[in-house]
Amino acid sequence: MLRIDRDRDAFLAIDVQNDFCAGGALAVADGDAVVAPVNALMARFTHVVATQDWHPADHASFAANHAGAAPFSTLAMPYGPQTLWPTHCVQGTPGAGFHPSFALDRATVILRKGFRAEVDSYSAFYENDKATPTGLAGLLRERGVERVIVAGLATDFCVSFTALDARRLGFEVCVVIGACRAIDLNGSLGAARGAWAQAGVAVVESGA
Ligand code: VGL
Ligand code: ZN
Repeated sequence: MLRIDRDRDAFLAIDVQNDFCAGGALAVADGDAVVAPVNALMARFTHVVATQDWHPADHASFAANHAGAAPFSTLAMPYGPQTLWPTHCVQGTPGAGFHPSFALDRATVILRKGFRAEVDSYSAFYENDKATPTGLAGLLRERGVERVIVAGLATDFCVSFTALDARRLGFEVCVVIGACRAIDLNGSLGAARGAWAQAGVAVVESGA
């Protein structure tokens, strides 16, 4: 049961973009299934943030930008290990666009992330160096938000990093797991759920 306070709660719709959905460059299994429940959730909040993975073509997280590197392999970056992905969500391309059925008009903030070529940004709050803020925490605090409800794509990467950073920043956090779908690379989904339990991230199945 998700009781929503329209003043102090914000809904974060994470990366509901074509490249993470069917036919996309980094399609998440059953990714399109998040669109309907995410849309329904968006209608119930005043503070609705839609995030958009938004990479330059020369982004360091793309396997294609590292000679001989395979997608889904790991590379040591100055800020730690980085999974190398198929080229996805390149700024201005159709793949970076929101899913055509996503209720973007209900978003009151659109936040683009991952726009610096040298560092990835799974989280809506910090880039993967865990030090460079996106500014979202300040925006939410200035609007009086104390709790974030998180859903979208992918459960074990952008949703999880967003939820864990929000906890670290002092927000209450709830993930609506039925409105998320996972990549599940080398056990990443189980690891994410373990980290949520440790950090005090609440999980509900649906927004009902
Ligand atoms: C994501 C991998 C790379 C996500 C974004 O939205 O979860 N995953 N870029
Ligand atoms: Zn990305």
